[in-house]
Amino acid sequence: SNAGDEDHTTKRARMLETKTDYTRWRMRDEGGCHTWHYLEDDEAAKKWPQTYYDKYYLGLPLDLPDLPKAKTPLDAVRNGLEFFEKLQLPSGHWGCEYGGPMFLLPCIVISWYVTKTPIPWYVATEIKNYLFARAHPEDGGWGLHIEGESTVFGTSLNYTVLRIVGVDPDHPVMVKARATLHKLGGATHAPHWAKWWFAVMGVAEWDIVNPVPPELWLLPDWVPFHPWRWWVHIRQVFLPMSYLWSKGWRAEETDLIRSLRKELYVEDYDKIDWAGNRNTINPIDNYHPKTWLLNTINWFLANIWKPYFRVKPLVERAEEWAMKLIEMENENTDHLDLATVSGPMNMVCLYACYGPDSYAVRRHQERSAEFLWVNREGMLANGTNGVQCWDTAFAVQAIMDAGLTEDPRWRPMLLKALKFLDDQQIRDNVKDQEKCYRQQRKGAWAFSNKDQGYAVSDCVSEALKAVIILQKTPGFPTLIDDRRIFDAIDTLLTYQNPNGSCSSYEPPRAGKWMEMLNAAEVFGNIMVEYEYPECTTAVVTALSLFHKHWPDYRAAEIERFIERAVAWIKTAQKPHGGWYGSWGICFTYATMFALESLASIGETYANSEHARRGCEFLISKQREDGGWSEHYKACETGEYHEHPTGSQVVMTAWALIGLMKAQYPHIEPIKKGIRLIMDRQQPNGEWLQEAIEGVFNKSCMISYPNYKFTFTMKALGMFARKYPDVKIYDD
Ligand code: LAN
Repeated sequence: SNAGDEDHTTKRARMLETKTDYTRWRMRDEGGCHTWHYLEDDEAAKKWPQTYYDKYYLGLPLDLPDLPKAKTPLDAVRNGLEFFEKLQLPSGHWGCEYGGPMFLLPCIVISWYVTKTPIPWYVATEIKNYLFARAHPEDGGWGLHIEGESTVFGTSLNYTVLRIVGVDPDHPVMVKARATLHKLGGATHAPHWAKWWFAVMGVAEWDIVNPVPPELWLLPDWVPFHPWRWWVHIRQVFLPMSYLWSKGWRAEETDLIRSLRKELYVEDYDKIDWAGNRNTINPIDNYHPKTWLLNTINWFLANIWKPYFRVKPLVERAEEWAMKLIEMENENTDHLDLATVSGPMNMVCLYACYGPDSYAVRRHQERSAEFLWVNREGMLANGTNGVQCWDTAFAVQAIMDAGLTEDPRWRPMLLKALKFLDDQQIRDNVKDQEKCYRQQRKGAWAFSNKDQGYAVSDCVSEALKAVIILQKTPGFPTLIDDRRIFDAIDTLLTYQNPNGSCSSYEPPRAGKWMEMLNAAEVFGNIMVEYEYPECTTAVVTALSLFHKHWPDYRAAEIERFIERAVAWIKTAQKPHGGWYGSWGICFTYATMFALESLASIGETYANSEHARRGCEFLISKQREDGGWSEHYKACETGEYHEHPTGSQVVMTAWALIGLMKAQYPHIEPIKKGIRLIMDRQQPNGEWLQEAIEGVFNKSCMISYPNYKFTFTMKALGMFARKYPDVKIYDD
């Protein structure tokens, strides 16, 4: 069947085109699930015309008329909404590309390849185009994320993707990328996750992969380093990794695989010392070097335990239990899975276990489409299956802050948003919650949608705020009754940590020392849940709002929660006055949330030392032109960095929102920032994409394209309400 495979590969290569016809792409939104479709058939294309949002995502001209130039901030909000309204999807939310990380597309495409999932020519073509467009302009490699410098991780994996979709190794782009890869040491210098994928694919030997023992899942739950205690993303990645490592599974060998064994390495494949290169890594990739403790454990596991003490009955039980956990995740998410790394990995496990025709594999293949996106450059992978609930919550709040929720002009849009949030509230806990180590989630909202169904403290909070605001606005129906609001509150109240703070998906289940076992090398702070100012502040503002409207429900607990959370927020303030952000860049982002939460309990510039220092921090970073421009380096280093390209609208909006929430008393700096945002608005009401906005695990950046609408409009709207008579332009 090798010959058959080769045919398949060459056929694919022949089908790779220069470009697809962008007028044939459509994005389908079915109840908050996104899939892209290419309509090859003219009749079908005619029956399903392109919408504004299709064209906008694809970078096609919208041909919208110019709006009357905004003279006031409120006009600017209205113009922004005119544009943003056109992007609202049928189910009531806003979609967007959610790219940035450059290791996600490889997870999907390699998982397709090793499970022999056919890749249609239009998908292959646009994946190629995206990666070509994103190759580093100087050295032709790829980094950890779109704005980063070339790494072995990014370059070796994306080179492999290009080969899988059919690009010839002699193509100039490939020659250049390969030269960079070789200069960086070749694939032997890749971090753990890449080595794992290469071993699965059969373009590396398993000996080069540091041990990933599934036996850890058999430990009793009280063991302080049991994987159930790890951060949800890491345990969900460790799970399939451990399964295939244990099996030593590898894909069927093909010509492409044989060829990649030559292309990816500096050395002769047959002469590589696989075990000896287990810890080889290029310093560029090595953001979080492994600790002496982990190195010792790895050495022991690889050299003593695996060859001499790994016993078969235990191996089998561990593999069985790991598979059972994967299946529970499948059931809980209908094979979507937590995110774009664990999903593809799980699919390979299911293929290895049940074969190509199993329902689980086919359902995974189907659902992998929900992680893909098409933009003007081509096809990319999103970090999750979307940003649906999160962006919708902020859009509603922006309109509220502008005082426009009662304006009938925007009611249809807001009503659709409310219906979406109503539909997306998670109504039940997962089956066997304890058994699969899940957190209570009844009444919660996920970051993306209910299919994915993972509650996050701040996603619940922001969505709940949006729902309360709308349902308390005259003219809006009560779609979510009190009982369901209380469900959300009950879940939210489970999120507080002993020191008062909140984390992301779950309260921490192990100490920070666990970071000593971080084996991924390319990320920081991944092993356990940490305390996050953004998450803590979001919960505080949500609880404060709820408490105002329902002063009797669990009142004492809520008051106590808020008090302790705020006390923690104060301790998290840095000496310079700002707060470190873990999910947006960086001090500007978290300082906005912190000031907002202080304001929600009545602490502002006039009466709070903390609010005052927060404001002074922001003011000290304002640029000559009135804007702010923090650079992602701040996330990596923990110190404020300026963006070399100057002020950014999103960053400026964050800073202004923080200042206004804190009632910063001087209007001039705020006015200047507002003017910058207004000056950057386009005649059709939109703002253009600027530098990347988000981050995770300290080192990897991720895009939040809707922030340039939601936060700009929020800042403008707040200004308009606060200073209704102040003119921005004198005429
Ligand atoms: C996200 C996206 C949303 C984000 C916020 C809600 C903004 C944040 O306040 C809490 C954390 C959360 C939910 C978050 C966690 C980590 C995610 C899921 C991501 C940044 C999107 C992609 C990232 C995920 C870990 C990517 C896969 C990489 C691994 C290391 C497994």
